[in-house]
Amino acid sequence: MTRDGRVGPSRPISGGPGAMAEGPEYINVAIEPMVPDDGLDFHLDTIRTALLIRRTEQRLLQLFSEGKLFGTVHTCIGQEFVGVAVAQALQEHDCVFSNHRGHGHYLARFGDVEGLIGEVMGKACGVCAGRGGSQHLQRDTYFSNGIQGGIVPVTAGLALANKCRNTGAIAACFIGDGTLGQGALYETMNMASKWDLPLLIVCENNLFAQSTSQTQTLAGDITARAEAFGIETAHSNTWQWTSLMDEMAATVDQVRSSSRPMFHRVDTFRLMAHSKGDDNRPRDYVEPYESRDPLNTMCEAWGEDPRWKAMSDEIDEMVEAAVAKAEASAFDDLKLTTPPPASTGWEPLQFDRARVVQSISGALGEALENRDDVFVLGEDIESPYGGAFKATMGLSLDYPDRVRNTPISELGIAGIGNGLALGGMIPVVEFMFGDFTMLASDQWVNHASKFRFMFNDKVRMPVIYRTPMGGKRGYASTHSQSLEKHLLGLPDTQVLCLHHRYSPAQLYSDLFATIDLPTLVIENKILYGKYATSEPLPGFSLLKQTDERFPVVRLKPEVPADITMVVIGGLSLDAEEAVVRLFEEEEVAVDLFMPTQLYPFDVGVLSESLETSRRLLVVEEGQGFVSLASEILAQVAERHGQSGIVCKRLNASPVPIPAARPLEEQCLPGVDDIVARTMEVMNAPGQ
Ligand SMILES: Cc1ncc(C[n+]2csc(CCOP(=O)(O)OP(=O)(O)O)c2C)c(N)n1
Repeated sequence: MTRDGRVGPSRPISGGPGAMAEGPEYINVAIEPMVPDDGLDFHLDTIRTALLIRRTEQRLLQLFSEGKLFGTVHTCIGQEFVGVAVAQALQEHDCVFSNHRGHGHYLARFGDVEGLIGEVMGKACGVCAGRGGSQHLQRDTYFSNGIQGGIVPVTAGLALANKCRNTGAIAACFIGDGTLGQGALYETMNMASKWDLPLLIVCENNLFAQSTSQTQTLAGDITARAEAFGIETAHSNTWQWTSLMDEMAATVDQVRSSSRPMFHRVDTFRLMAHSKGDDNRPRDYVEPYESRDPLNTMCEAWGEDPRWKAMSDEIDEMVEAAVAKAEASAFDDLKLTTPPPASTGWEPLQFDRARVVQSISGALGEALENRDDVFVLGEDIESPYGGAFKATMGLSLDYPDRVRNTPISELGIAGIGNGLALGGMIPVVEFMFGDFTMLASDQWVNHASKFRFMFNDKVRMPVIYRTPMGGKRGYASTHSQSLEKHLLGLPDTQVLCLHHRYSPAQLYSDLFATIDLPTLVIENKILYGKYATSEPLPGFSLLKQTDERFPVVRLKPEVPADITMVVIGGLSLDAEEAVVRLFEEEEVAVDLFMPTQLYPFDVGVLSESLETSRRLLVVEEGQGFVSLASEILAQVAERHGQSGIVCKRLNASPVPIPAARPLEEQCLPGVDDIVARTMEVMNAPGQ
């Protein structure tokens, strides 16, 4: 509380006239803020929650200025009634996805001051033990993330999971008006409307995104955006907060009863800086909002009322107790565990020969048959088309409710997949071409891979992304790339790949049986029409790594190896042909390794072979700069040091992949290139 007893910003807003290039028109300053006629008692719970949010955030700002917070805080001072209205309208099992400005949303739902303050202070007593921090809170079916826009499709995925499981729960997310610039929002509104998802989007329209005024960035009308997708809208404001409570309750009821999305715009104003002290809005621009702030106005009206004082004192005590607890609490430990070393045992490999594409669709069909939590989505995957490469052929006929064509919305469908996973399903998201994963990468990098850890192990993310990479079909620069290197190396993810010497059905059935990490499966366009087979290759044994869920497969020569080769993905076909040629024409015995798991990858699996061969070639279709090949060579260098192993890699030429066949052949590694590069390694002097 400020010295004059008013509840308001605890320190002046910085900046001055002229600091903001272009300010929006005042909105709603003519609206008289509510001091309800029916008095304090009638609205005590609501006011108390709003005041709790304000006092907590004021204390957080104070802690920040005392240097007790690491990072930043985004306060919702001035906007408190939005979170309160949503929390009061929702039922306990409903899901909430909040954003960077989420303290109020969290407190309104749980009243958990200790969990929040502890978390913002980074302490073990925080709701995510300090792993998440201010923007990444999680408890029960409440989540938050600091990526503007990406949370919207994830919330739609939660809504879809609720719908699939008939829970009767809805899912709500919060966005600011600045986030109206994000494509993920529009992809999601489109799907949510088409699919009748019980999704509530609450847009807190506070006129600014960080330092930027809405007048600079927003074209058209806010609610018309949702209406264009056939989504019903509502419009409230925080100055008339009792109406907001009623209107939000009506919105939530409608989402639930209609199982349709709604978009609820709430006009409001952020009284404090965007984060920390970064406010460039002139003081005299903010002041009218401050003096009309509902909590300030009520404090003026009721500040001397003993009931107000008692409530205020009780809140202060609660906040102080939470701060004291957090200050006394320790920081948690990272609890890093060392992964077990790669298995170095080998056993014979045998499986039924099958066309790769049929093996995949068979495995997906089996998963859909055996478990009702599997949900397959992607562009053009329904039959009779059955996917651009036919890997989902027939599935939609047998499981029409759980195999779904989507619009061309890679980011949106990846997010919906993530939400389905958070909601307890096992989603399988197909990206038609690997090139398009780049549009979805935000969901892989900033959502799927982060949730388990930053929510302190309280959630699992069993989401499967599948996609074909690779060229050699004449699809040119944007439909032929092998981009997996951009998606490798994120902790808490795994990246698998198919090749012709391992059964796709086995890989997928093991994946469905064990998945608890976001998993990307790299398929390959050339491979789809070929056979995966364990039929013997004369002069070699076909082996698989023992005790690994997704093993490395090895074609081991019966004679001592001259060179160790690692090949990634669908190039296994070319590599095996090269191995035969090298054996027959050059008398070079290659020990060929074909991983089914690209990340994590431990080169310990190669050690025994390298001890004999002292030579290594890594063959990969993608670009070589900072690639899996370079990772393998780096690990070999670290492990084997100056031991004189001759190492080389073979990757695509450093140009975009051309369309014409002869040009593409020059660009991408093929059998001749593998043979030639192998001979280079063979002829290079060892140390
Ligand atoms: C994808 C993304 N881009 C940019 C940011 C940096 N950022 C954090 S909050 C913010 C402003 C958001 O404005 P708005 O959506 O209006 O919400 P408000 O802060 O007003 O609550 C920005 C640009 C981010 N977190 N995520």
